[in-house]
Amino acid sequence: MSKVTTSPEMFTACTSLVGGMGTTYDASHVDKAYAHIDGGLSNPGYFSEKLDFLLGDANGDGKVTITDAVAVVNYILNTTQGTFNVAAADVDGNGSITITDAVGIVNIILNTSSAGVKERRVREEVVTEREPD
Ligand SMILES: [Ca+2]
Ligand SMILES: [Ca+2]
Repeated sequence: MSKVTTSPEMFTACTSLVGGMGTTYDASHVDKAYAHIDGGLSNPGYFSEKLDFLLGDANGDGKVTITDAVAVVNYILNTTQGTFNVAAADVDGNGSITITDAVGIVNIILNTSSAGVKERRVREEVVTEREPD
């Protein structure tokens, strides 16, 4: 978010925002100052950190199977059908989806990936809104 330089009212009227540490909407903080992951009272923000997807689970069904490797190939061929989680699919973490990621998924399935990769979780920022009262 450091590239956002002018956003005086980016959260205006977003009254149902709630950050990951419980920071709620504040009409006096609607600019980019709160456009970061919520750090609680000492560093309030409107975003949450979400870590609960599995590296390699490209189709987002909660498990890493050969269908995820197929999903990566489909993505490369631009024939994606249904859900495709780019962050989860980028198993080598180089920022782009290539055949290497499909191979990486196969390695995860075969349990031959290098130590650390299997355990790696991918960080992303999400915006959550509360249910209306
Ligand atoms: Ca999957
Ligand atoms: Ca990659």
